[in-house]
Formats: sequence, structure tokens, C-alpha cells
Amino acid sequence: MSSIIISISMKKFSPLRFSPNLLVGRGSPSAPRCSTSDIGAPGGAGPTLPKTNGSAGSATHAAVKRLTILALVLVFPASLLPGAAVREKAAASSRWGGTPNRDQASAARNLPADLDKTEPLWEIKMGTHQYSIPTVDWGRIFVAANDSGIERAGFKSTGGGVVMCVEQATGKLIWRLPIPRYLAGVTPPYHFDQWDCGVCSRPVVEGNRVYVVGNRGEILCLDREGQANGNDGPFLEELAYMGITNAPEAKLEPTDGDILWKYNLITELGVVLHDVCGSTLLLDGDLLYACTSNGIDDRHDKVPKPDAPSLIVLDKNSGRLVAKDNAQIGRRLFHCNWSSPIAGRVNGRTLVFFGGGDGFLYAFEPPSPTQDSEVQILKQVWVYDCNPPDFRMRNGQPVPSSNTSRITTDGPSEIIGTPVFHAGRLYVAIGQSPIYGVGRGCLSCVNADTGKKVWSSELVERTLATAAIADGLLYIPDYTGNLHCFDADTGQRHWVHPLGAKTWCASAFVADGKVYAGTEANTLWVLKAGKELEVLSRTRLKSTPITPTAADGVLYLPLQNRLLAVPGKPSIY
Ligand SMILES: [Ca+2]
Repeated sequence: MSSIIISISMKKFSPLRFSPNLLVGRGSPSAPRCSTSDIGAPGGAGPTLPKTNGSAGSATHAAVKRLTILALVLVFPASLLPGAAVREKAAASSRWGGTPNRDQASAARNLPADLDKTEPLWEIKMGTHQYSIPTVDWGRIFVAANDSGIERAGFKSTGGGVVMCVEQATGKLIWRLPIPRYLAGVTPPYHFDQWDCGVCSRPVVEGNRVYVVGNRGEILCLDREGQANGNDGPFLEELAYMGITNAPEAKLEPTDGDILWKYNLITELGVVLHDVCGSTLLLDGDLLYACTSNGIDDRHDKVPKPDAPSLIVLDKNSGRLVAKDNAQIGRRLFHCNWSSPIAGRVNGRTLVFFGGGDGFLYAFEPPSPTQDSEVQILKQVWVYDCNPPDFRMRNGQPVPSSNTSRITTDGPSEIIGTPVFHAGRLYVAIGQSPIYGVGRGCLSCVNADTGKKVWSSELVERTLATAAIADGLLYIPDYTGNLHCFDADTGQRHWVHPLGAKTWCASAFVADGKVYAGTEANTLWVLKAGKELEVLSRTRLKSTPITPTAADGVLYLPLQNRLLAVPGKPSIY
């Protein structure tokens, strides 16, 4: 058993009570390509994009940078923030929100209403920084953190990351892949992988493959079985990759991870990553969509690679680059690209949507199916400005965006949380790193086919969160600590609830008629889902909660330094 597992409580749990499917280790089914209905007629182009670069500051501010990193992570996942939705009893949550839609709603049931009254089934230690939402898949949980506390012969923590696979029933380690820190991240123009945030991307699981963005700026394809079934290739240098130093005695162990292939964003694309790679991959058929995390330089002064792609597409089988965008988001970038791509089916076609670090929402056509090795340019279908006009321009003059030398509350913001596809519409909010403070924000509902606005609301301030939509209601927290409930169809706000502390590490997660919302003050709120505001419980935790996920009557709640499995109604067993 892993030394990082600090406690396992089995008082209320027996593996025999689980569905047999949960104990199957291999061969989980693929999720449907898309589950959304067709909508509308083909639409036109979006607005003309400005050419200005919003990050004009020059001063370097260490404290600000550090907080920035922390902030980023959380969203992605929630956007560190997305909730893993799991089809109840299907035990597979291979995709964020259960589908390419990225919705933070889950069909899981029988979940706890009050964590103070529920003893966890188990609890495992997860480094010191944990921002990744766990993925539950056929009896296993895939999760990521930083590499603090890992004990393995020949391994030394570098402030890097780790991807782990544990048993869903017990939390017991199956395998782990330590990923050393990218030490060159301290060298200009980089300001990257410096803050012990580790792997912030949520693992995407399909069949026997696990796809994740590593802390070194690499897209990794891992073997679900790790080294337990041998070292599968083509990549075979796991010992050196993990930084195992006790050669020549060193050898791979069954509990080591197994890399099948990897794609390096830095060496292959020349992007300058900033802070963290916090986005989660989108898997659709044989294609793997990835945000490149191209960003500004170490001085927060300019974008070193303004024409580098922000969104790329790989062949999931080989890691070959299939396509990239040419939207030149880097020329308008405020800080970095951190949002995660999503897909939806509209008007008989699949579109891929991406929230840019320039505050625009983009729709692209998938690459053409071809065996040609030439890298395609993604065809842009439309673009929508998620910033109201007066956020960008006022009295004929550009409104400055926050950066390390100039903190503003009313300028434009980027997209950090993940857009959500629901009933033919996209829901996305703008935000900034929490170190830039609170400020004006906007939640937008956009026709996914045409890119035209359906409604928007400036009641939601800057946020890093991803929306959760269930039964026609949308839940989203903002950085001020307000949790909002909107009518997803009309944009009418039903209620707002102050959570008592700022929120940037977690999106709201809705399941089983409950809304789970965490704050930076180590608090988890549980509210009743619905048009009427009703608080069910408020629990003080040992660390800051990240966006939870759920499956089979259990809430899997990541904290900054551990992962809890909290059961709902014991009667379901
Ligand atoms: Ca293997």
C-alpha cells in the first residue's frame, strides 16, 4: 500500500456491497461521442476581434504570480473546477461531466446531505496541493496532485506532480506516475511549474487508456493497468522520466505508472506556458483536443509566441498532431489560455468550443477525416465576445485589464472556467486570477449553432468556475463567494447565497437534488437544488475543497491535500 495513504476507514463499507461492475478492472465502455440534440440553422460569423494585447504591464510581482497559479488550477478542474458526473450504476465518469458537454451535473444519487453526520468510507493523503477532479471509472479512481510525500525507492520530490490510480472501494494505491517539475520553468521567458501545484488536469479515461496534461507541459497517454501488466510502449523510459536515481539497481515496480506516448507542447509547438497546465483534455472519437496553455512571459509583459496555437488536436492512438487553430488568440491574450475545450452536436454536426484567454468563445469544426499527415488548420465557425462592449472600450478608449502592475475592477477578463453545452446552448463566465481581486464579470448564454447571444447577466462577478445545470437551473459561484441560481432558459436569477468566503478552487456540483459548493475557507456548503433557496448543511473541512464528483452513492471530495469518499444513505448498500 502506498505510503501516502494515511487512513482507511472501512466501518461502513464492504466491497461486496458494490455493484460487481465496479470491481471490473478493464474494458469500460466508451462514452457516447455526443449526447446533445440538434438545434437551429447554420449561423453566421461573430464579431470582429480587436488587435490589442490586454497585458501591457511590466512589473513582476512574485506574490501575485504565486496566487495566480493557485487560482488557475482550481478552475480548470472546476475548471480545476469541473465536477465529474457519473452515470449512476454505470460507474464510468471518463469525461468531465460524464459527456463532452462538460456539465457539472451528475445523475449520481443517494449522496450525503451533511458531511458532519457522515463518516467517510476512506480518506487518502494527496500531497500538499491537489486541484484535479477525480475520475471514477469501473472500480478505479484516477486523480492527480503534486509529488509531495511520495515514497518510492530512488525518487525525490522536486515540486512536480503525480497521476494516481486507486481502488474505488478502498482508496488503495494501484499505480502512480510521478512527474518531476519542469525546472526550466524559472528561466525567462517562462514562468511555469513553479508553485508545487503538480498535475492539475483531470484524467480522461477511455477503455485501457488514461489521457492527462502533465505539469511539464506534456500530453500523456497512460496505460490503465500501469506497470502491473508490463512496460508497454512505444515509450519505455519511465524510470528516467520519473527521475529515479538509484541506478543501476533501479527497476520498474508494479505500482509505477506506464506511459504509452507523450506529446511535448513546448518542444513540438514552441508555446510559452504560463503558471500551470490546468486544462482537461476533450476526447471525441479518435481525436484528443488540448488547450496549449500558451501565455505571457515571466514579466507579465508580453506574449512571446503570439501566433502559437491555443487549441490543438492529436490522434489519440499515436499522439500525432492532426490539427491546430489559427485564431491568433495570443495576439489578444490577457494572461494565458487555461480553459478546457468541449464539444456539442448542433444542427446535425459536431462543433468544438473553446474559451480563449482573450475573453472570446470560439467554435471550430473538427478536423477532416483523412490519413494525410499534414497538419490541418481548424476551421473557425463563429466567435463570441464574452465581455460586454463597455468592459473593453469606454469613451472611445480601451479599458485596461488587470495585470501584475495594475489591478482594475472593471476591465475585460479572460475565460478560465470551462464552457458548458446544454440543450443547444453554451454557458460560460469570464474571470481572472484571484490575485487580481474581485471585479465585474459576466455569465453568458450563447446559441451554440449561431454564436449569437441568448442572454447574459452581470450579476455574476469574476469567476473561475464552470456552471452546473440540472432541471433547467444553472448554479455557479463567483470569486466574491456568492453562489447564484439562474433559470438556464431565460437568465432570470432565482436566488443568490453568500458562502461566507471567496470561491476559486471549486465549481458548484449538482447531483441528487443537492448543490455542493466549496470555499477557500475550508468550508463545504450543501444546498437543496431548486428555485427556492434552502441550505442543508455547512461543514468545516481539514483543507480547501475542490470540485467533487460522485458515483454509486458516494461523494468523492478532493481537498487540497487529501481525497475523501463520503457515502450517502447507508440503506442503499
Ligand atoms: Ca503496462
